[in-house]
Amino acid sequence: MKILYSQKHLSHVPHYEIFDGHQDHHAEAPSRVENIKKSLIANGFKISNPIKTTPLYLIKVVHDKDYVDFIKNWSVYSYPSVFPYNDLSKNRRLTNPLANLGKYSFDLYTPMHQNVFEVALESSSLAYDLATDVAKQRIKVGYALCRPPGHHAEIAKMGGYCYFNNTAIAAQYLSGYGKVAVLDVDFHHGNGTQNIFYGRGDVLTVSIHADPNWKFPFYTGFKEEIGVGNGRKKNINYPMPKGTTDNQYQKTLEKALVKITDHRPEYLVVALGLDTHRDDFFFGFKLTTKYYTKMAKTINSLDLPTLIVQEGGYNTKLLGDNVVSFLNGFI
Ligand code: SP5
Ligand code: ZN
Repeated sequence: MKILYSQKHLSHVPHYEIFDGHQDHHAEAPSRVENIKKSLIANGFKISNPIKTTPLYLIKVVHDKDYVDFIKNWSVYSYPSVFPYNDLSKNRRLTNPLANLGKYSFDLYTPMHQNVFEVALESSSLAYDLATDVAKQRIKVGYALCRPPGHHAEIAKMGGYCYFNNTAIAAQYLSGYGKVAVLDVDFHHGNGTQNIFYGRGDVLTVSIHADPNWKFPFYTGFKEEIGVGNGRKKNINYPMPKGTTDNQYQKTLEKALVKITDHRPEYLVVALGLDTHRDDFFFGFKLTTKYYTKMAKTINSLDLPTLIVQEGGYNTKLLGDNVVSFLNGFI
């Protein structure tokens, strides 16, 4: 298994998230990735740095061009204050930076700063570099230790700690070589990935996550969202209840894998969140460290070239063990 890591994420340090009008500790901290890296090394996994950088045109296939340029040109530490209240498609081009910040954000958890472009580009490059290896059959399985995460980032909106959708960028690249399935096992609905591929028949998007009537991102992740046009029946959501256990999760995962097999993909991208763990700070599901090996083995039974992309998971002390447990299911 090839694993890519980069220390560039260290310059991404969100100061706090704004919740219910006050400042909360920011969960998406650099220690997350450093802890995972340490455990990987301690468990004998080899880690390398990326050689390639995601081409800007590829990011602009997945994301809106102006959104990408907005991130590229931003220079101060900021949170949005005002969100669009009208239909912007009829609007003139906005020139006020605060107007654009609201236009390109959907929450107050995802601050902008001068290094966001650099770190988000590098994060995506881990997934992109591995995707090139997977596409050209140089490797069967890759794990991209991405930070910041990506699966909440939509075509033209950041949110949920995500700026560029690493999973979607890798899936888009792989779709040039054959049909792709994305399986999102993060605790939260992969709204960004759904949004990006909603009208596409060649990329199946499947997400198992907390019921949006209960948890973030609240507005998507319902089972009625099945895709449109060519993408009809190519988006599948499995909202799960509070307290979901290993056994409940496993039953749903098996159903999801049947749908993935029906799609006949040539490549699989797994959006891996460990925030489903019983002791993660979201305290929503009750999955155990041991179960991640079984989850991974079940996924690996598809026997597909697979790219695993790191998404969420916030109990820094447990992240390393949980990632190692998952990756052990692939070796
Ligand atoms: C990649 C990923 O897992 N993103 C998750 C973003 C979810 N953010 C939710 C923030 C919840 C706000 N904290 C509430 C604390 C109440 N005191
Ligand atoms: Zn998450």
